[in-house]
Amino acid sequence: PAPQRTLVLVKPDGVRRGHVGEVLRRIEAKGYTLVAVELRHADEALLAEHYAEHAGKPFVGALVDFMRSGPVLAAVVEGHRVIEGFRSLAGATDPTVAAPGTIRGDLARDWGTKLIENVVHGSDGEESAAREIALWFPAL
Ligand code: YYY
Ligand code: MG
Repeated sequence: PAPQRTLVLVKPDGVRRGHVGEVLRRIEAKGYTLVAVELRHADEALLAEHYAEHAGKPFVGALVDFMRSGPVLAAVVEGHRVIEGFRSLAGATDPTVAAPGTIRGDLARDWGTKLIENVVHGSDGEESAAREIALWFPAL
């Protein structure tokens, strides 16, 4: 079968705090393959598309502002069941309850702000992975 692909982002908090290498290390250590990696500033239009599923939710404005607050590391990662596998490496959305050993459990915390800053994004299914990869890496 064709290997699965997912979109991973190291969010601005992760880049600012120097966790790019650690996130890529965990992906490689797990055995997944990096297909594309790019550091970039995302603009509002890209982020509105990226978070289209959250349009209208109370946190989406703060989320887009946060995602524009610095560069993000965007990566396409490949491997059998990598969508589920990276979500497992990332851990729960809320870093306070994310299990130790996961990226969010080890590298993120709650700062008492309204928005959850949790270091990484990973696509949550095959459809969103295809959509997000086309959005961030249209040449792939
Ligand atoms: O897929 P995942 O990143 O784990 O969570 P989503 O439900 O897709 O939410 C995207 C993003 O939004 C999340 O990583 C943090 C932020 N967020 C928030 O700040 N407050 C919430 N109640 C839900 C999500
Ligand atoms: Mg999500």
